Amino acid sequence: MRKLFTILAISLIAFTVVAENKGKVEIPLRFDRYYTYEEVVEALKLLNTSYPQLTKLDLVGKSEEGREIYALTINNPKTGEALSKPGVYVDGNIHGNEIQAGEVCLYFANMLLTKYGENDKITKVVDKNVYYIIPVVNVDGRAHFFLDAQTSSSDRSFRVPRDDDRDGLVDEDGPDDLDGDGNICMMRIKDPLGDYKTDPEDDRLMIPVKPGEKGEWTILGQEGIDNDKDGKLNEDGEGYFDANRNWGSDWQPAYVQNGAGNFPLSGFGVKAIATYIHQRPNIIVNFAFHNSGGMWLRAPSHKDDKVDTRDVAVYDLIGKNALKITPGYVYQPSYDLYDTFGDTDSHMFNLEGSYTFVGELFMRSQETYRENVSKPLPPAAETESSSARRGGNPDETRELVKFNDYLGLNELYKSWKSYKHPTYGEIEIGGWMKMSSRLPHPFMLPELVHRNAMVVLYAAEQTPEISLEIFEVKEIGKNLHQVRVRLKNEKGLPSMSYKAISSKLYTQDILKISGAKVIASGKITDLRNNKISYQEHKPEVIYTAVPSFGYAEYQFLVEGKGEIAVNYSSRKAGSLTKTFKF
Ligand SMILES: [Ca+2]
Ligand SMILES: [Ca+2]
Ligand SMILES: [Ca+2]
Ligand SMILES: [Ca+2]
Ligand SMILES: [Zn+2]
Repeated sequence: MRKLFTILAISLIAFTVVAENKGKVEIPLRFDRYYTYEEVVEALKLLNTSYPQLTKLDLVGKSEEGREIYALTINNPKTGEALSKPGVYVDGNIHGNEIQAGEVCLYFANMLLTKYGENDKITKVVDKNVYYIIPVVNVDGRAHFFLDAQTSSSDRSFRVPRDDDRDGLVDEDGPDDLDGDGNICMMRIKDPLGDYKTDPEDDRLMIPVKPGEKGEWTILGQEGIDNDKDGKLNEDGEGYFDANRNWGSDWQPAYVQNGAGNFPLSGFGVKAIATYIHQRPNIIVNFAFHNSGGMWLRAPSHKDDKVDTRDVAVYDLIGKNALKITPGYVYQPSYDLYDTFGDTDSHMFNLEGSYTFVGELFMRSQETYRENVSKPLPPAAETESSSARRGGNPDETRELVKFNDYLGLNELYKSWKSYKHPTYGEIEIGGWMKMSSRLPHPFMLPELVHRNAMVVLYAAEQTPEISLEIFEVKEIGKNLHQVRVRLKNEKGLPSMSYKAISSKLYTQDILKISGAKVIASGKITDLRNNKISYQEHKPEVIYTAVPSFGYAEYQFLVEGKGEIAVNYSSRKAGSLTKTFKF
């Protein structure tokens, strides 16, 4: 009896240990599962305490429900102060349901820190730049996506209540998890007049009936009841406040842009992060991760906003390489998807002068169950829905369900089950579950986070690397020297965007000489033919910018003797000083 008791006690301890390990956050971080909001915070704290020399953890702000929004800074102080280096900013999960965006950010941070000093590529980019990483912008959204019953597309909003149907009540009738499985699925009812019938090839699916054909099912919409008894089902759910329609550039009210708040920078997190970014003017490239569809989107975000072709060329350098790093993705201006106002890309590009990409993570077309994945599916025999969208034709839906069966461990699709509904009577509940459709199954997550983080790494490698060279000093008269200086950029991001220069967003880069009196200065427009475009005023200061993979040459005429110092300083590309004695 005692022996049995001991065995029981030991197995109880063993069980407890296993249960605790399941959710344990350790360094290096794991990417074969999704982290809850609390685990993301724990992961950031662990990265910070494990790499105290290289990291700093800042509380950026608190959300509407009081959750903490953290930013992890990665900087090597031995190679300079954070603000003196090009800044690479990465965030994700501004839409609460788009959780793998947070994982990409965490993976990027984890990769930089765990491989620093071991991998030359990583060591070089860590030493060169500073990184600002906010894995979860919509902290309440992420928390509720895990905690509550959801669809794969719900819980995007900041927790700012809104009366969607203008009945004086807010968020009074959202979907309801009738069968208590943690998912908001679909409801259907038997109906000979319905638009759908059971798919003869897979009885879990439905296909549209042909004209004249007898129907079998009517789809009733998302799982739920009429909570406020107004005769409408699920007409006013949580939110809807879209944090990515509330940034400062080209903001528009909600009757123009759905999701907007009452004024620009509405939403605690947006205001806090906009302030955080503005206080770090060295940021030169931004990434904001979302799901889904497999896209790299760049500014501008609506058609009336134009981007200078020279800035497009800079975007193209990163965007076109990104296409090869993430095969299947498309790269396009944001407005090609649809026009938006008040989103991240416009704000960062138009107001802060940094190149900004939105990464739409994951392509559902990767959920294959097919012998030859490079061979596209044959076109559906009958395409009532002319929509080419994946899942819009029956063959694709059948394949997705088989992916659920043979690769997805039945964690993606719920077979229809009967349910007694208070209004509709006998119905069935089933369909795609919360962790499907827009999210890769955890077995696919490691590749997704790596490929997308590598695009950020490539952009980080392309931040400006400026050299300053005094390439000629010549005595041209009594006590008068001609000093020629070259600023050269080895990388693809210019020291300033053309947008920032043309819109006068901030003071341009400055080149100046100290230690002697500058009589004249100007840009060398043709070195071989000795052509200089002299400045009419203030010869001691030259306002400049160093182009992508290019250089700029300047001439100064200086009076005096001794040591001169040539100094270059840039808001986003660092600063340099060279001295010369004559
Ligand atoms: Ca309402
Ligand atoms: Ca349910
Ligand atoms: Ca209702
Ligand atoms: Ca409801
Ligand atoms: Zn999104």
